[in-house]
Amino acid sequence: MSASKPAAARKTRIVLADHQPQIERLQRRLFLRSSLSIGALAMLSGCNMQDNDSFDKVLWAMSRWNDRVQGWLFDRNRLAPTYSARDITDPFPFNAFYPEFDAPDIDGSTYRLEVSGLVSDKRSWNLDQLRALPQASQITRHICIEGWSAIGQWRGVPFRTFLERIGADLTAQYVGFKCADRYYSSLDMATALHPQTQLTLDFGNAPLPAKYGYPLKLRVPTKLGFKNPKHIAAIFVTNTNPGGYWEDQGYNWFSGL
Ligand SMILES: Nc1nc2c(c(=O)[nH]1)N[C@H]1C(S)=C(S)[C@@H](COP(=O)(O)O)O[C@H]1N2
Ligand SMILES: [Mo]
Repeated sequence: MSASKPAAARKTRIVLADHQPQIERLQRRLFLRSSLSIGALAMLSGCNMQDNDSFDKVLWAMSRWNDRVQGWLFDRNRLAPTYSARDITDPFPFNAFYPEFDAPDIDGSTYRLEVSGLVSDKRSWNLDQLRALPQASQITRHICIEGWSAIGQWRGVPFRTFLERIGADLTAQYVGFKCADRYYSSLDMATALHPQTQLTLDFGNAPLPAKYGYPLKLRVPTKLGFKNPKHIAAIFVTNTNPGGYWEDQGYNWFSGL
């Protein structure tokens, strides 16, 4: 190693060398478990991998990348990075398992959100009722496993508030989502209760457009994009892992921090 290298770079290389066996093992595991790059993981953690300290955080995050242990290592107070209005990506990318013109066309006036499973109040919800609940706004980064990310602004009901309103059993293990386009996904309860997990009604300052999930999506900035279901039709609380559209094709189920 050249002595003329800046101190920080030297330090990073030393760290890399120190952790080489770990990195190889973790890389292999990420690769085998399909589809998670160190880059995507670094972005979720808000780390630029430029210095010793943040590199350590990524290594730590990677070491938690295992469905068996990451659930109980999840830090329920750790926040995803937030941004300012000038950072918002415009145009924001669209993604789904079909092209944009096939996004479901849902009539908001007849829409009802169905609720079932381990909850005490199984009444369905219309959009006015959802808008009457407390709302919060966030500017966060959406990270797609396919290798792109974008910053957007979303507004809606903190999901914890909604779960409390329906009398959900907050000791249950999972919350499942069924979507109008037959997409489906699920979350661990700790992530469902995370302060930034949001039952989203608005994108920017207007109702979600069809392509971004009208009339209702879940925004989960601590997870990869595919764990953010759009066009939600039904929510259920359960102790049986409901899996998901991509999860059942081999994507890591936890996919988050
Ligand atoms: N209902 C539904 N939700 C979905 C998907 C989908 O195909 N259908 N795709 C997921 C994936 S892989 C991504 S990256 C994001 C894309 O959200 P966006 O169109 O708002 O960027 O939606 C997620 N939620
Ligand atoms: Mo995605």
